[in-house]
Formats: sequence, C-alpha cells, structure tokens
Amino acid sequence: MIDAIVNASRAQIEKLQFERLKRTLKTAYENVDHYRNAFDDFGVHPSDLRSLGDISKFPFTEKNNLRDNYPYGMCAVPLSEVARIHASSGTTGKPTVVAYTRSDIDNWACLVARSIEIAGGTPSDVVQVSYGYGLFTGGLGAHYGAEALGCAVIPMSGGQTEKQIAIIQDLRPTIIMATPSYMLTILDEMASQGVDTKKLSLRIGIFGAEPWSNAIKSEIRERTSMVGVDIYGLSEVMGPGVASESGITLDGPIIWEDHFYPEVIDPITGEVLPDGVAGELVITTLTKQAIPIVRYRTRDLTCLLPPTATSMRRIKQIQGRSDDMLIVRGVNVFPTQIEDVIAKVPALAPQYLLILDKKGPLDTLEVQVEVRSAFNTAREKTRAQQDLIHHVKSMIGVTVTVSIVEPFAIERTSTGKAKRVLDRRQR
Ligand code: DLL
Repeated sequence: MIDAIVNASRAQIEKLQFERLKRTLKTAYENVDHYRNAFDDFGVHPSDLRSLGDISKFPFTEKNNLRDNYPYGMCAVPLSEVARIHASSGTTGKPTVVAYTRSDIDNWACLVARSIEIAGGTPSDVVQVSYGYGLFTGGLGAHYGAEALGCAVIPMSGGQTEKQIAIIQDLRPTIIMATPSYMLTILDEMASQGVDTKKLSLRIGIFGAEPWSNAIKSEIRERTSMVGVDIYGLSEVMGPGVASESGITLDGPIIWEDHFYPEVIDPITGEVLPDGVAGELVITTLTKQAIPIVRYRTRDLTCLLPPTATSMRRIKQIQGRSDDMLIVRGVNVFPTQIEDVIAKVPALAPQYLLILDKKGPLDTLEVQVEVRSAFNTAREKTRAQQDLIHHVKSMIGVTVTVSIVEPFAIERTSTGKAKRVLDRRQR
C-alpha cells in the first residue's frame, strides 16, 4: 500500500534498493544454477556490486533462459515453499512458468493494492476484475490486490460481455480492471444496447496488459466518466502492479522501486541509457523469493521519467514491444502508431487487425478496421478508406490498403489482450 517508502527521499529509496539488490544477487547465485553459470561465464560475482550502478556488470536474463529451465529450474526455493504457480502463454514452444512463495504473493497483493490506491481507489470501492483468471496473472493478481486494499471484489474474469454489462448495471462496481481493448468492447456492446455509458457507476478504470495508444485513452475518457489509469506488469517479473499510474497526475506508470530496480538499455548494444532516453526496459526484482530475476529484458520500449506524484520514478506509456515492431518495406511500424492514425478518421473504431503479406518480393500491409456505425453511402466508405490510407502514408510513411468491416467483425481474444497483427509473410 502507499507506505512511507513511496514518498521517502531518493537517498533512502536507493539505500533500500542497494541492500535488496545485494541480497537478490547473492540468493540467485547461491540457489539457481542458471545464475551461477551465467555470472561465472561473465566473470562477475555478487560481491562485485558496490553501488547500484554496478548492476550493469551483470548479465541479462532473457525469456529463453526461463524457457530453457522449464519448469522449475529458475526457482531459488524448494517446491515445498512455493505457494502459487502461474504461466505466461508463449506464442511458440513451452509456456514460461513463474512461481511465488507466500511472501511473494503478499508483496504482490500489496503492490496491486498500492496501484489501486494511487489510482484513487479506497477500501469502500467495489472492484470488478475483468482480466482473465487462471494461469494468466491478470485476474488473480488484480483480485488479491483489491482484496488487500479492503475493497469488495467481483471476480468476473474476461469474456461474456453481455454478462459483464448486466453485472456493471446491477452490482454497480466503482472500479473496473480490464485490458483497454476489452473495455472498448464492453463500451461498444453497451452502446449497441442503448446503455448511456456516461452514467455508469464506474469511476476508475485500471487498464493494462497490452500497449494502448493515446487514441484509446481519449476514446475511453470521452465515452465514460471514468478516470483511466495505466497499470503495467509482466509475469516473468511478477504480474500486474510492477508499475502503475497516479489517478491525479496521469503521467505514466510509477515503478514501485522498493521492489524492482529498473534500467533502460539500448536494445542493440545493451548499453544502459540515461533517464529520459527511450530504449528497452530491463528489470531486476528486489524482493522476489521463489524466482528472483536479474536484469530481465522485457522487450518493452519506454524511458524512465523523474518522480512526480511520489518519490519513485515513472515509465513513459509503453510504445510497443521490440518484437512487435513491424518492418514494412524498410519502415518501422508499431501497431499503436496505426491506432493513433485510425483515431483521425471519425467514422472508424479503434478495433483493427494489421495483416502483413508478400506480393512477389514486396511486403504488403492491409489495415482491417471496424466502422463505428454503418455508412449511409458507398461514397462515405470510400472516403473513410482514402482518408486512412492518406494519413498512414503521411504520418508513418508506408503505403497500406484498407478494408473496412462491420462492428464486432474483428475477433476478440479470450484473454482480453487484443491481437493486432497477422503476419502471413512466413507461410
Ligand atoms: O500482462 C500482466 C498484467 C496483467 C499487466 C494485467 C497489467 C494488467 P504478461 O501476460 O506476461 O503479463 O504480459 C506482459 O504485456 O511485457 C508488455 O508487453 C505488455 N503489457 C503489460 N502491461 C502493459 C501496459 C501481463 N500497461 C507484457 N502497457 C508486457 C503496455 C503492457 N503493455
């Protein structure tokens, strides 16, 4: 929760980080073969950490390292001390297994409680958790946090949109936790049922688990009376609540620096970049017992920003993942950039799929996008198509084709995380 350390001096925070970092490195080295081998190969020892900056001497950990040690090889404690196991669904190969001790679960609940509180939540709130429950960390992570804060929790999980709406109307939750794209699906369905989305009981939305553009932010703001904050996290490091945004300053997720040591690196050279410079986020856990993680390469692109609402640093809204970046005829394109451009064409909804293919040697990019409500004339449709093609070309620099589809035509996933890209180039 929002304990004193959140507003302590930077010197106090860094002192705590240093003590915890030393312990993490020692535990990892002594209890996990992977770390012992990796540190030895790199010629470093936990005793080489004499200041926080020395962390850059240690090797990175990558998703592959977790996969190669499937299922329990990265555990620093015996299975008898593990209280919970989650897994992140890999697109290829085995999932990544993550384990938690009782104390890890308690810390996680405290950090999600803190995240809800900094968003503006209190123990009197009723929280609808619409992240999926199960191996995905979203549902249970949010659930335990809301309970730890003392809220009443509705464990709705993802999907069953009509039921979600009935529950919102009948049980009158004041906070909803969902992926931003799923929140839009709920709002679209409400609109088609004639529900006035400006008059919902919901006052705060805690959205995360996928990149979301400013366009989606303003869309949710305009269609509801909710304050929407950005919650960030990843299974390998914990789950939701690694960082979360203040509902007052709304200026990017605050990294809970008493539990995580963040760095931003150049994704190509691996060099640590100064605060304010964009690169890939790297995180070292400071309190995780079951699976301590040293310098995990998240692949998420952002930069570190100075503290505002608390004494802890923030991250800039995640632009995308380095592995989500599309290279279309030599131009780098992030799905969120296309999302921002779609918002410039009022007839189109921010529900879209980018289909990459090849025509001879050339890449092609088709933007499939939903219309908000049916066009009156064929001319209106052609106009919207041409507008989007023009804006994408002038703002991003790639030529695309556009197909406009009916509302709800684009598949919604069961996890609630939107699938934005279909790459047919590898066929
Ligand atoms: O998505 C944990 C989570 C659940 C976070 C609920 C927030 C809310 P994973 O399934 O392991 O864990 O996916 C982690 O999702 O590396 C990012 O690429 C992306 N991601 C998570 N939160 C955000 C966010 C959960 N706020 C991966 N903005 C991360 C952008 C996000 N991307």
